[in-house]
Amino acid sequence: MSLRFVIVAGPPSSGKTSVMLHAIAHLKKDRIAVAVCKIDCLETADDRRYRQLDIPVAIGLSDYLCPDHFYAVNLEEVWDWAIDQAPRWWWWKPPGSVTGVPRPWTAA
Ligand SMILES: Nc1nc2c(ncn2[C@@H]2O[C@H](COP(=O)(O)OP(=O)(O)O)[C@@H](O)[C@H]2O)c(=O)[nH]1
Ligand SMILES: [Mg+2]
Repeated sequence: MSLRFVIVAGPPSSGKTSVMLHAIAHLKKDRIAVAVCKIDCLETADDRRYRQLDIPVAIGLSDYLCPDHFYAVNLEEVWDWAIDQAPRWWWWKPPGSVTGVPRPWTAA
């Protein structure tokens, strides 16, 4: 069992969220389970968009800390949180699927 950890970072409005939403939709079609942790500074509405994809979503707001440092020091917690989602992933079924248990983890 393995977990692939992908960090999507870049300048504001460069298309990160848009790419994520499309990529996640494709992963779900391939029955690959996905969880997203969104890190931002003071606020974000992205969680609502990710939740519409029916995947586990966590939010981290760095507040007065530099967001890059915030995410770096919280990577381990994000990893643990992702692992904790595993029981839910086992039962996750993509819309339209009739049979089969989806793969809970991406390939190593
Ligand atoms: N023209 C164009 N607009 C895009 C593309 N990808 C994203 N956008 C738009 O650019 C804006 C910022 O995208 P977003 O994904 O929110 O960027 P983020 O801030 O990096 O997450 C939004 O209005 C998107 O609809 C693209 O490939 N082409
Ligand atoms: Mg975004």
